[in-house]
Amino acid sequence: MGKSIVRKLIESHRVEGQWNPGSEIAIRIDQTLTQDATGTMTYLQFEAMGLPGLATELSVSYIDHNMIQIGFENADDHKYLRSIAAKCGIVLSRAGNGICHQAHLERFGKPGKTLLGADSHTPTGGGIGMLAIGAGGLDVAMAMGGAPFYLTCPTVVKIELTGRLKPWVSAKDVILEVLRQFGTKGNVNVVFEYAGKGALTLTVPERATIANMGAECGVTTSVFPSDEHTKAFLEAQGRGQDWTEIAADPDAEYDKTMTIRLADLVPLAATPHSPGNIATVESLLGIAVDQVCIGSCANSSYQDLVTVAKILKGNVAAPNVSLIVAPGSRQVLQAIAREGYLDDLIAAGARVDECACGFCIGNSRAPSSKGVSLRTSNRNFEGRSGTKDAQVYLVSRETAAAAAIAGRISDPRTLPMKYPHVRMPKQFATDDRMFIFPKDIPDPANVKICRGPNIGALPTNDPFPATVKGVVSIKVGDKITTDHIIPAGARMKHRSNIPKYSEFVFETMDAGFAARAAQARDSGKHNVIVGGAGYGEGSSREHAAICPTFLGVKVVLAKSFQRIHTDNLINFGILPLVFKSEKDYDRIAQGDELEIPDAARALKEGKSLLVKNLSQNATIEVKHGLTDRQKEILLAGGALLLRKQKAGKSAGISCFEI
Ligand code: MIC
Ligand code: SF4
Repeated sequence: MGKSIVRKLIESHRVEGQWNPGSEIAIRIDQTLTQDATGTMTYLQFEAMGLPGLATELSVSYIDHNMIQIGFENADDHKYLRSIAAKCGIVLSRAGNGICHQAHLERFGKPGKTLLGADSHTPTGGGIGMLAIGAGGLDVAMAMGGAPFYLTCPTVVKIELTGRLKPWVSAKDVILEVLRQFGTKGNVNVVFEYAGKGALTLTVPERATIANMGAECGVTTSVFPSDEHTKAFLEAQGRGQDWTEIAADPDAEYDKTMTIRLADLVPLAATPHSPGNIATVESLLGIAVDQVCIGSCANSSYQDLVTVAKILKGNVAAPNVSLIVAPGSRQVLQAIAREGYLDDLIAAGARVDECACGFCIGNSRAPSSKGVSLRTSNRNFEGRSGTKDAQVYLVSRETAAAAAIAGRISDPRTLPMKYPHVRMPKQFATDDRMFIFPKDIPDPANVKICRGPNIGALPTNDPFPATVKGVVSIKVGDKITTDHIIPAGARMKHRSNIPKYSEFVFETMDAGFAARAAQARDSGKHNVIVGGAGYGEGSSREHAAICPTFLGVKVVLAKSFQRIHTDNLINFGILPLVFKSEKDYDRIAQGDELEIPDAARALKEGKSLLVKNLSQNATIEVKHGLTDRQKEILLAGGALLLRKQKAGKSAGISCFEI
């Protein structure tokens, strides 16, 4: 039997384990990326590991998330990132250069390479045939030092695209259809591999939109073949030499195949408050819209913004609509400026934002109370926009533009114009001067690391306790996202200061949690979080593990977990446990006293674990899927502590003689 692209990419990078879906496998990482909101912690950990230096082919640090700069915090972070990059041979993408995924696709992505990124939308690189995976910052730091990345060998779902999209239906509608079929949970350790003649009709930015939002399904990544379109895209970026063909064998084997007939698709929307709540735009017609936001790493390419500019040309946003446009990169912004499309957008009343995440992460452009916001971004979790009761719909660029004109949700297919097919440029004007490359740093050894007051110390932890004895400090329901666990938006500026950021754990759900947990911790109790299905959906932010660790959380007991968050919990010494029977979820209440006797020994010896609910006099059977490698990390109290134990070095001492 032949091989899928996924299998070929994994096997060509395999350093441990075998191709055996469900078992652990380790791969070599060629490239890494970080962004500022995850980057500071990544590089603090990289320093703390005492590694001899950078071992990847390329590591890029992007500044794109924390850009608001109300107060000194964001700028402190940027300065730290610039200095550590200069010292360690990391490429720095300066603030203003663009969103990491868009800029990386344009300037650095290479078919056939592995990319590990401290951001859950790293799979965007799958649009050009990379094996691009999102992870916590600690895993990225390890990969930068040359450690392999461990993942569960995935099952591969082939998504065969046939036919061609009809006018006014675009890549966003394809991935919304995938979300309609697969949902946001239950896809852990799956990779989507796109194939078929329909895939050949899609440009690289369109493929990137689809690969980007596979993250919302919870898959490990998504991948497209690297073909003539990929070649043309890389040539247009002046990087034709980076192209290689990547294709599945004609008789490749897949665990599952499904077909999407592109011509059957219609404009779709993800309705509040989940990317998995899919409805047709037709079923939502007439809903009044307060805000339209176009941009984010899902839909901010040249092709996206030119399509929007052509639709809006000659119109002005309806009086009730605040129209926001955030280009994905400086390259995109310059191109639309040069070609006059920016003028069309401004004339249409667009409030043009800088090339950054901006509205998508809720640190600007919060909608009005109960406001309806149509966005081309990828997540509409409750409160993520910065307004708790806002109603956020995720839509295509065409549906967003149509709503901006009409002031209500309307079907773009009814617009009185011909669909503006946008051709990809043969050549983009490339300008890499907003990157700082290692070659630009004359004397890295003498670079002084800048640590302003916002750059805190790394927190420490204790080894995992022999017996867990504590209290259920919070019980939450299904589909708890990392945005619920630790909010971004206005709180994101505290990312580099764990004690401060920890004050906001579960803030949007239960503002008293952090104080309650800290009190339990200080009185010698372990905190336990009880969750429902799909716990830890969404972002890769390891703060959703680090901050609970800081508050003394030792166990999260849930119906099921998402992949990146599971890895992050283990990396920071928190045990992710799963109910053997989901019914037992009802046998635990917030405030219950729990005990897991002899937990450390049972884990070490591979014996089953029992949770005793002392308050309800019940015993609950639980399971975990930890490998021996993960158990070792967990028992040590986390990956940094394990490293310290093994190397006999103290965490916090850097190899860089800072
Ligand atoms: C997101 O879209 O939620 C983020 C902000 O990009 C996160 C990373 C972070 O929290 O810093 C992600 O997707 O991983
Ligand atoms: Fe930035 Fe939004 Fe993309 Fe996350 S999803 S990287 S916040 S644009």
